[in-house]
Amino acid sequence: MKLEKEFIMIKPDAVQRGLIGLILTRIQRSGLKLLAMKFLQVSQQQAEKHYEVHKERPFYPGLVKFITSGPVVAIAVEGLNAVEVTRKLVGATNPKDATPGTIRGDFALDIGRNLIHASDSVDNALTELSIYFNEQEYVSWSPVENSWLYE
Ligand code: IDP
Ligand code: MG
Repeated sequence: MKLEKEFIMIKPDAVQRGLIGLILTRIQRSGLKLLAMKFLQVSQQQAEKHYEVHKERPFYPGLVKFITSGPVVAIAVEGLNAVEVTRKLVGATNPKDATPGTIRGDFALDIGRNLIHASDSVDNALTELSIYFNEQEYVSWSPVENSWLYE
């Protein structure tokens, strides 16, 4: 079975708007398994590494300023096709294009305040996870629901 790890961040706008619980509920009820989670303020160094691919884009300075502007929740999950499943739960980058039923489609309006980050590939997930978590922070456990989630 193709279990993947995925990195998710509940961004500062979602924290300030009291949407942590709601977003976690959507992630959890999908069946994705929680591996690690923490509440933190992103450092300048972490932000620059996380958004390195966007360094030359005009929105980059604003993006780094925003992601370091207040606390976030960093989350590691695992599951079947976790990257694709999570990206679908999150919705399109610009909330105006995000389908209703997705997190961005239901709760956001502006591309620069789109509530949540999710890595876009298996490789990028591993790279981004390493920015925010060390090996000791991963919890090894077996959810009792596994036999009902997977054939
Ligand atoms: P993603 O978050 O859906 O993967 P990316 O293209 O990787 O989208 O962009 C990273 C983040 O940068 C977006 O979530 C969004 O907050 C911000 N961003 C992307 N494009 C723009 C833009 O044109 N203006 C302002 N912010 C943008
Ligand atoms: Mg991205």
